[in-house]
Amino acid sequence: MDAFDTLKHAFHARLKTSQTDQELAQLKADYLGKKGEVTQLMQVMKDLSESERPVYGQRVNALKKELSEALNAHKKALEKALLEAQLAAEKIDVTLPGDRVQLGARHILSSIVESIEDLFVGLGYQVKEGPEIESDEFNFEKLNLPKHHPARDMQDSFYIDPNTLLRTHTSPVQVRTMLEVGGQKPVKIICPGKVYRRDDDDATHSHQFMQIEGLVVDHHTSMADLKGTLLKMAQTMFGADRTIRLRPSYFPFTEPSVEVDVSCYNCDGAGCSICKHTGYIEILGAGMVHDNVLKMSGYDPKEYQGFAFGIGVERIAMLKYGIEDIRHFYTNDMRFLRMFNQ
Ligand code: FA5
Repeated sequence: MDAFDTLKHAFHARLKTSQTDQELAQLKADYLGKKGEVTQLMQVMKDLSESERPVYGQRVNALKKELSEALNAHKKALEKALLEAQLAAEKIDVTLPGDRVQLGARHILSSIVESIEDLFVGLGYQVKEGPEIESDEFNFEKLNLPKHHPARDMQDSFYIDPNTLLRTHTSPVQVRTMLEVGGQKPVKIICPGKVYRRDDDDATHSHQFMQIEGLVVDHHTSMADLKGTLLKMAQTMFGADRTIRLRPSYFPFTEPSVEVDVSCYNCDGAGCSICKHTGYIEILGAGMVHDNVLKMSGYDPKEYQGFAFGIGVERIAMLKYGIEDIRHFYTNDMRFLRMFNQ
């Protein structure tokens, strides 16, 4: 074997075991590069006679071509094998059964909030939101509940610092909205949202629950407007035949204040276990906005009057669907949540 055969033999031996692009690039450099083995063969030319040179030169070129073609062919074969392996790994068996995608649905509390929003937007109200972390000033003081007022005990609160708390009701959004318009324009809003109280959790109380606040401030707003609005809401939620009843009550921010009962949707007022044999079910608190509240938000009570109401959303849902424990809304038991999927 001459030097050509030895070189060829060694090249093919390495080519056979080269599996990566890197190995192939190195092999190419070692044999066909500037300082590669084949290039070095050329250096012998200067020691050859005139007649030997062309033949030698042709042999070197032929060798160069052969090695280069072998390299390319090997590279292509490697790429093909790699692609085939990748395709095999990514193969999908379309005949296998698919994974079932669990479809979500609206939470029942959201559905109730939306249906009440729809009703009031239809009556020309705006939907407003406010922060859940609220100042003592907006949650209490500007609602006619100065510090140390005994009625603050009606809403046991989570304080963050002496002037900041988790809002105990949605009523501070009333204050924020009235101040926004500077006591100069009528206001007609509803405000849904989460509220927080230090109540012990039981079947009818939760430390976090939802309320929807309603507020109308305008020239000549009366108790009759409040009653008509609440009747419409009760009929939308509990059926067109419902009637409502107002009972005197007390809230520091309304005067007069009322508790509102709806005639029992189950027994139509005759008396049953749902209405505790009274024929009526309590659904919300309401009243005419207190003069002090109007004044503190920049209104002149001689020019403007207002009415306001606050509904507990969970209690409405419990009544409407006969749910006995408020905690069902928050424990995310799929069997419970699915009952309301429409
Ligand atoms: C208020 O929060 C007043 N801001 C409502 C209001 C607004 C009156 C405007 C007048 C004018 P009250 O504390 O009664 O009122 O709460 C309103 C409703 O929230 C209750 O009727 C009840 O449905 C619900 N609620 C109160 N505490 C809880 C609780 N711990 N868990 C679930 N729901 C509750």
